[in-house]
Amino acid sequence: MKSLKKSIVVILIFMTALNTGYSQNTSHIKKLSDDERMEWWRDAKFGLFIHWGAYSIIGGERGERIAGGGAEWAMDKLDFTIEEYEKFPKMFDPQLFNADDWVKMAKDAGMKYIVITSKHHDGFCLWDSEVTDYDIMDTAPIKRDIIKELAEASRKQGIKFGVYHSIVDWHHPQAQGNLFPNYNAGQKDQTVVNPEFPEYYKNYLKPQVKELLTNYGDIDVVWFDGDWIADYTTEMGKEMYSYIRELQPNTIINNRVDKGRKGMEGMDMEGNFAGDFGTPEQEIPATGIDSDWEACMTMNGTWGYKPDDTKWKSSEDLIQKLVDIVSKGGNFLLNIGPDGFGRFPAQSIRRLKAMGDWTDANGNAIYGATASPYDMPEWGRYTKKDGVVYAHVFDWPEDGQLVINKNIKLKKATLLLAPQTEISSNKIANGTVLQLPKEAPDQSVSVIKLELR
Ligand code: FHN
Repeated sequence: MKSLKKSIVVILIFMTALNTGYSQNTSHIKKLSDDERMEWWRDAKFGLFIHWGAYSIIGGERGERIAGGGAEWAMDKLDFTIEEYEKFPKMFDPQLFNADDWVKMAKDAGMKYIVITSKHHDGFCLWDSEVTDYDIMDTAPIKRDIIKELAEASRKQGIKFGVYHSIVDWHHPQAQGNLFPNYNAGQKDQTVVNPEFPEYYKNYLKPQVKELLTNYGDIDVVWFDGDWIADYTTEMGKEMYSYIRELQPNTIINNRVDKGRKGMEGMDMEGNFAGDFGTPEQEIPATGIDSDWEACMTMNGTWGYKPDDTKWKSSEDLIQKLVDIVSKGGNFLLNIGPDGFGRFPAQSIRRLKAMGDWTDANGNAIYGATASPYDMPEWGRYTKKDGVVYAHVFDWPEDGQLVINKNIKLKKATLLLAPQTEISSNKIANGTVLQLPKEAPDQSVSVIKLELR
């Protein structure tokens, strides 16, 4: 009887090993060139950032409220001790979470990839980690592997999936900037170091990254954050980059894996740092940058859920930001902070819907487009794709007269939404004047297709 039992166990272990997503051996994966590897990302232009975790229960308040943004920093900004904060993961039970619904809302908004916080600075893990019980399966009542469900839903609906992962970890005793009680001392004071951080890096941070890159199938993007502490070195960053590329050769990794971020600007163009794209945060570079970059931004003022944060950007503003970013050669990673029940805020859903309507109609001027080769016009932006220039008009001229760049050798101009009606034009000294219809086709951004001679 024992031998039968034993053989059943062996078979079960073998079956489990087969369906855990990725085997250790990646020799079967075609290693793409950097351009091939980046191609889908460069064409995608628009992704959904999701900040979700135990802080989503707190909503940025504990009697007093966090001033401004940063509800995901509740542990630090609301002065919880580690023990006080640990009660929130034990309450994390978002029964309304539905991965398929989240992915569909992102896809319908015109987003081509999702990046969700696997672990933010508070250290609570949204996947079933083997190296800690401070995770969704061992501590939280929900007992559902969020990373697994979202990865599967993304693949099912044909959009790419990525994880945000924080190097900073306020819960792990070997990662804290300054051992108890100030777990975040290293944030501002670079002289504060934890001599045990190399242990955390080797025995916790890397094994967790390996879990994410081994147990959940293709991870298309790894989005590191928390790179700023002195404990984390550029040597660790470069090693981490190579480590991930060995685990999944075609994964795309941001520049916060190393020390090349340069604050909110997100792009240290001088140094020799690892990472596939720059990460300007809450800002858009004034002009294009001659490398891959992605601007990440909140819809209101906070990454994590914060009901009293009412500084919502309008849908028109968000659409114009998407166009501005694409006209400068970048991607737009737009954030949603779901609440503690697992719901997207209604204000976020309305903005996703508006952006979906616009990208549905005008996406041909966005996806796969490249940066404008012309000076930025006062009335809007240009993008270019397959030899066609697209004029994105933010400010529709009252007199219907729109001057386009003199270097545009125009053959034919039409409204993207009315291709059958040619727009009349005539050359003048400093460009070409288009005679537009009185009414703008779209209240946010109206697109004119400029076919070139
Ligand atoms: O500290 C984090 C913050 O909470 C948020 O995750 C942003 C998103 O990019 N990154 C860090 C601040 O730069």
